[in-house]
Amino acid sequence: MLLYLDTKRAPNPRKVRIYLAEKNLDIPIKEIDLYAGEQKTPEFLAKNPFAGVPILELDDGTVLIETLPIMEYLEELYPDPPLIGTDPVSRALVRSWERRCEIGVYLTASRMVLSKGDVSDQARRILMHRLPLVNDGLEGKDWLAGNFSIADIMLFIGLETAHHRGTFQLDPAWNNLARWYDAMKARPSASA
Ligand SMILES: N[C@@H](CCC(=O)N[C@@H](CS)C(=O)NCC(=O)O)C(=O)O
Repeated sequence: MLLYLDTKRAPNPRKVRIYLAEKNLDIPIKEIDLYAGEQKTPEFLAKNPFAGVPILELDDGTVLIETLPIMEYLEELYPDPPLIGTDPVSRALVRSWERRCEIGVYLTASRMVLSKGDVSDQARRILMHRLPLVNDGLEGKDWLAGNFSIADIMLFIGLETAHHRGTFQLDPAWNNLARWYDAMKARPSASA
């Protein structure tokens, strides 16, 4: 098994690095220098025509593309500690928060920091509408789905992305989110 990540800390490979650190998994890694365009070489495009990382190459040559299924595959091989729930309900709750944080927070935050003008402003407004809902979801809970999970990793990447250009601040009224963010930053995996 060979995991292709980036050389820096781009959001999607970073998710996998945090996941590996949380699971204490030591999987061989090949770093792809995105700034040097190594994701566009014929060798890499033959593995992933979508030219992105992470990808996971299995020993039989199968290539898994997309962060979420890569983590789900690893979770099936290495279930402990569980980061995607332990039964049908807890798994569904983790996946539900993970989707909402990827689509509602991370992708919106990416649009806010990568776009300009109206597109960026609209993304900021959507984010300012979504984050209080996430704050409410954290009421009385340490982590989004109860126990620490990939949903928390996803939200963390979403907030890091929102802060990327230094033009975004969490509203101090979102006290659950602030507490959660501090706890997340304090986990050793956050510096993976
Ligand atoms: N939907 C994919 C997105 C993968 C992706 O966009 N990766 C970025 C790094 S965060 C990348 O490799 N970009 C290559 C490029 O910028 O050319 C996933 O979830 O894995």
